[in-house]
Amino acid sequence: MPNTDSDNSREWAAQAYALLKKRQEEQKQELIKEEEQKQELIKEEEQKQELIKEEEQKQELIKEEEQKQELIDIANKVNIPGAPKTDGEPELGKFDDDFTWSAMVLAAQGKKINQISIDEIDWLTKLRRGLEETRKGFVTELLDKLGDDPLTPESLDDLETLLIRADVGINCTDKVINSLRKKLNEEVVGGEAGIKFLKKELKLIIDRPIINSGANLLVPQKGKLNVWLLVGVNGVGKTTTLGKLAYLSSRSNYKTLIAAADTFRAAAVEQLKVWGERSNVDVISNQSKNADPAAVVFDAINSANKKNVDLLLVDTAGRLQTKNNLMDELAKIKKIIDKKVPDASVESLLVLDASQGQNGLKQAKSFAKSANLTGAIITKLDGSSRGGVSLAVSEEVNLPIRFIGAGEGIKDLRPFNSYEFVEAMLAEK
Ligand SMILES: Nc1nc2c(ncn2[C@@H]2O[C@H](COP(=O)(O)OP(=O)(O)OP(=O)(O)O)[C@@H](O)[C@H]2O)c(=O)[nH]1
Ligand SMILES: [Mg+2]
Repeated sequence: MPNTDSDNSREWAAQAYALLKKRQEEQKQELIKEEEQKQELIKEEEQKQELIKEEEQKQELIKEEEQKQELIDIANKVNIPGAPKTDGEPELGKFDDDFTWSAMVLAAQGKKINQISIDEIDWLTKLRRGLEETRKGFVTELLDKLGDDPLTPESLDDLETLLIRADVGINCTDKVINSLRKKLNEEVVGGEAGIKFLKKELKLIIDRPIINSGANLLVPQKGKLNVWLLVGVNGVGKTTTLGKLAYLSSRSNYKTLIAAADTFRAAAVEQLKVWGERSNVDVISNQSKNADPAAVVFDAINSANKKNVDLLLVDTAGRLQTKNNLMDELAKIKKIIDKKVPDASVESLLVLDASQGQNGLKQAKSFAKSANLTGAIITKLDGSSRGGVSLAVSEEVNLPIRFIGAGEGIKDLRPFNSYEFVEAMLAEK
């Protein structure tokens, strides 16, 4: 008798075997597929990494190219043949309006004919041209409005608007208008006399903080180390101004040294080295990434002491560095100076870009609060229509203006002279 059960079970077993084999085969295929997918993913990831790396390299190259370009720009501006000469002796120009005006300004300050230099004429010409934009919306308009007629209360309203528009600031404008109003109540004031009175009033405002400081001019004090810190927000012209100061100082026979304490911007040190070379002044720096600015100042003071330096010029960063606050960083630098050279004469000079107008005034106010400022340097007076901000800084922040810059060349910085400034701002032609 056939063992059907047994037959059945063999068949069943065969079927089971076939099923299992199929399942195993499927699992194997599944595994192979999974492995293939894994390989695919790994490959994709590798390609992604490759692309990221390529992009990073591209960015690195772009950055390098930008830095190279920045250095070339700096070099072009400062010292490379072919670029306009910025530090050669200026040549005597034509006997024109510029010359006549500049000579008159010098004569009015008591200069004798044989004391006048082409340098001074050149500078005054630059200053007057630089303030042209400020002047255009101001004196020209004012004179047009006034004509030769005496001043009236209405013309004072016009003047008020013009002063505010020139970024002179509310306080300063109020002061000047009130004085003029008082004068008008007492006597008839013609257009020309009005301008003359205005110049006198503006000069008084600018001179007040200078007189309060006890020093008409800022010069390094003899027999001790002088440390001048240049501070301000980014791009206002700190490094350029420092370069020009180094030139002025070494040309005036002060032993000068530069501390590159802006360790934030990669090209800052190179930028300073170019200026240093031009003025024959050494630059103390630390090239390592994220070097501590206070440590650079520490090294610079050591070097200054060794070399009997008269003036140490310190370039600082204009923007926030990692998490550190700009003000904390300045405070740390100051602490190092006070600790290492307590007898040093320290100046904290706020650099302000004249073209920023009221914004510059805001910066001055916030820096003055926390950075113990002792003076201001106004830059970019060439071509700005907002030169009036210098008056607002004097009146509202009570800072003596020490130097002014009107151009990118090494000689385009001068000690501030309120008479020349006001004459240039309100020049009639
Ligand atoms: N026209 C004109 N340009 C100026 C003057 N001073 C500086 N500059 C230009 O302003 C730009 C910025 O100058 P920097 O000296 O690098 O400014 P900074 O404050 O050191 O900038 P950061 O270090 O980035 O904070 C440069 O292109 C300078 O050539 C000036 O008096 N007149
Ligand atoms: Mg700088």
